[in-house]
Amino acid sequence: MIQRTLLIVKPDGVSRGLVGEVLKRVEAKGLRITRLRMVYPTRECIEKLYDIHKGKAFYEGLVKFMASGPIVAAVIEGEEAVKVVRNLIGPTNGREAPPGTIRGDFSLSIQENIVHAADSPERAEYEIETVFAPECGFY
Ligand code: 3AN
Repeated sequence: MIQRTLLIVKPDGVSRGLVGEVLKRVEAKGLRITRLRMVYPTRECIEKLYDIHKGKAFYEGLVKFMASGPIVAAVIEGEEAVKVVRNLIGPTNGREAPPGTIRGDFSLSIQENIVHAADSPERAEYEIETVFAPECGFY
């Protein structure tokens, strides 16, 4: 089934110069990038993006980190895109993510793990609406 999902290169991925590397892997897999936006997000935009994590111990640190610099948001389309992109990025903890995954190859951290990807088609639509809204931020 053709799906669309949201992939974000987080501030650490942008500052480390990994935008091209991440997008290259998505395209090499055969998925299509159908929308792209670099944005320096407001705190409000990130709070909306991560509404499901509100109240968790890592929430405040996560929001501060995600609003600390520009991010690159991409809408990705293809067969089972949600699962395929999740597999490309790997598990949350960069130390445990297998080599060959984006996090496994580039991150040693749980929080600063280069990328975010939606975990369901419903979340993808919500997250796309959130980060592509003009009021999400500048640039
Ligand atoms: P994933 O991004 O793999 O779906 P989630 O949705 O559980 O992971 O968490 C969202 C983000 O919150 C993660 N990408 C990571 O940046 C941060 N995060 C998750 N768990 C922790 C944790 N235990 N400590 C610090 N940050 C965390």
